[in-house]
Amino acid sequence: MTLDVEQIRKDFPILERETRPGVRVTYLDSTATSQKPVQVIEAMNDYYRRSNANIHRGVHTLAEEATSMYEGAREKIAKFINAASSREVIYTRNTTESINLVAYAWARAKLKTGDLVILTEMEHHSNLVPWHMLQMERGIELDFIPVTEEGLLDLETYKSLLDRRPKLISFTHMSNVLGTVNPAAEIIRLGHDAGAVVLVDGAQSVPHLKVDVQALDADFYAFSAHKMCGPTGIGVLYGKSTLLESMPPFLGGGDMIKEVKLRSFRPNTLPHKFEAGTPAIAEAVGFGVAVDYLSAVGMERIAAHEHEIIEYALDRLEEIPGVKLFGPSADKKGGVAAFTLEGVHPHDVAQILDRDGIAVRAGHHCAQPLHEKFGIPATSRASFYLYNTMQEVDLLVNGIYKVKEMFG
Ligand code: C6P
Repeated sequence: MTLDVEQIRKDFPILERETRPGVRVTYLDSTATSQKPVQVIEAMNDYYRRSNANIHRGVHTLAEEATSMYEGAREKIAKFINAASSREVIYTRNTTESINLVAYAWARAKLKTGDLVILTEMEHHSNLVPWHMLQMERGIELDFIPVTEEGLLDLETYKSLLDRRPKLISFTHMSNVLGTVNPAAEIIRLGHDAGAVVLVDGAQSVPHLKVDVQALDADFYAFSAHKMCGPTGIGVLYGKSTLLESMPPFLGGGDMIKEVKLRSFRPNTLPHKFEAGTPAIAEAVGFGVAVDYLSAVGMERIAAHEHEIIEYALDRLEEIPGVKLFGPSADKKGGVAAFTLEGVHPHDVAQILDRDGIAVRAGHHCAQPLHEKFGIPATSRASFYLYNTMQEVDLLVNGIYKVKEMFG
């Protein structure tokens, strides 16, 4: 084992939880949201007990302390993704809001009827619907990089789509269903060569891989704290400062302004220009501690651990007659295993597994077009993180055998 998982598990109190008497939870749903280590929980608790105040607004000790904790977390997050400056790290509510911020503030200012936006067939609804909305409003065009049978992006078709000089490419770094880790640097480079701006949905990559936004040369990069050991209610939009500076604000109100007159306003400088109203302060503090936690464990080690688990999980799941797995082989994906079981609805699979405390998700995982592409309405999905063990994979496999027995 690359990680001392037993030691790590001690940091996550919820993993001791019994979901019914004598049945301890086997949490295999970290793609939906990760569990939180005690360090994050306590930091947020401490913040409310000792330092709570509104930020950027008071000169009193508590306000200064809260502001410095909020801004300190931003510094940590900037370092974690290797942003050139913390001015490029905008706090949002989540990945969804980060993508919407680009759609509202960048795209509405820069795109006009007929402009092409390229997405992929494996996108989460959060990276589809904002563009559908813009299509309805502005008449932009959308096209899609196809997904192959194996669950990879068809880059040859991408290259031919680029001949149409798209204005924006927006794609997921890692699929929340197939687990596919897309060749982000290459997709971005090709997009830039064609003159496009590139937005990356990093909801599943930042928690699991070492992400360096400068090495990738991403223009925008979106992610959520809750999938990376942090709290819900806070996420980030990273953007190159030149782009962020060229954009109008997103939401209007307090904090995002320099000056307000009765009939006009001057927006604040970065990053505050995009952060209207009282933000999620305790959540930012928790986010900063989550980043400390992941950094201390080491992102490379986390990725290596997940690789070992998914390799084992795919091998074991493949053995089960009637199980069909979706997505590429372990070397091309993260710790996500979406599958169907012949003759049993994915929801029934998940519900029966739950009786043994095994938490997996079932449904279309907010990627309905991708499921349609594979001709299925839903899958069951097990996903793994730094606190999961090989034994938990065995529990899952035994559980699926039990489901099969029940359904004859
Ligand atoms: N996927 C899943 O179970 P938010 O909800 O804004 O934090 O993240 C949205 C999002 C965007 N892109 C990708 C690739 C995602 O996986 C998600 C969230 C969860 O798969 C909840 S639907």
